[in-house]
Amino acid sequence: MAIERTLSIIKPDAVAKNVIGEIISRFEKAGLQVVASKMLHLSKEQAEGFYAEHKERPFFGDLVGFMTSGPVVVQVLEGEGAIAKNRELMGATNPQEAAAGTIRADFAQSIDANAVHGSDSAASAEREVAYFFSSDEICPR
Ligand code: RTP
Ligand code: MG
Repeated sequence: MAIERTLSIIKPDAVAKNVIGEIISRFEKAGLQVVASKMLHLSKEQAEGFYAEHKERPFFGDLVGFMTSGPVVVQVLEGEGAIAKNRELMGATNPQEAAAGTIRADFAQSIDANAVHGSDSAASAEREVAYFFSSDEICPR
């Protein structure tokens, strides 16, 4: 499988629960490497632009409100099949439906406060990585 990059966000609920390290540890144990990382408190404009694909959805206002409610950690993860591997580690969007042992099953409260974001395709990954990081902020090993 090809080496890929994907964008991960540790959302405000998980930062507030102080489980940043536990979440990153899962990525590392699964063979993904953090090649870029920063902590940000997203502005409304940044959150709206990031989730622009959902702007017509009924939950858009709540999603933007939640994503700007506290700091997040945005990261680029690199590794074999990184996009699908990260989605697998995250589990289903709704933590009630997430498989046991996934990040959302273990750390998320609700479909809104669901601990993590991960790019859902190669095209999204490319857009989302570039949304937060310039090429000189990405440090492959
Ligand atoms: P994400 O983009 O955050 O990684 O999550 P995802 O791919 O699993 O889910 P997506 O469909 O892209 O939705 C983005 C975020 O919007 C919230 N959402 N709420 N109330 C609802 O029906 C609903 N559906 C989605 C979730 O917080 C989801 O992570
Ligand atoms: Mg999504």
